[in-house]
Amino acid sequence: MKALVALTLAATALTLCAPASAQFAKPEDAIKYRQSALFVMGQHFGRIGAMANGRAPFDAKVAQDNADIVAEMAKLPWAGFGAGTDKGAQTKALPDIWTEQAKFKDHATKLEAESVKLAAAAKTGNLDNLKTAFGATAASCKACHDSFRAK
Ligand code: ASC
Repeated sequence: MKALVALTLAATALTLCAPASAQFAKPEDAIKYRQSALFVMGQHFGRIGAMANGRAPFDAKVAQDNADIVAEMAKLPWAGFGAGTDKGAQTKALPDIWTEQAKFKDHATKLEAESVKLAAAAKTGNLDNLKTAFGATAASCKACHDSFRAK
């Protein structure tokens, strides 16, 4: 009985102290999670891009709905980049992510901030505002990809 209590306490302590990556059962799941979050974000971002670049007619409501999703999705991928998730499934994530954590985090924070601004711009209903914010957000996607994603 004592052993069981000790074991339970140890397991609980481990769970509480576990790094973020431990929210996933295995590295493969974390990789799949971050790729999925980035994919969904990219789909919604692309719909805004189509309007910003004149490939689709501007619809303020559609822009707003998609920008809100982008801003929400932008929060998610980072939990999937925990320690030990540099391999385990096919990934373009470069090892520098785990050796230059501060720089990687700066990019993540920047994207989150730009996507909040994108959502605010979409709410104005003005296409020029949307174009400007789309450009800034896309630049933050690209900056991180240039440094941390394999070609
Ligand atoms: C997108 C998308 C990205 C970024 C990037 C910007 O629409 O899916 O990854 O924009 O291409 O340069």
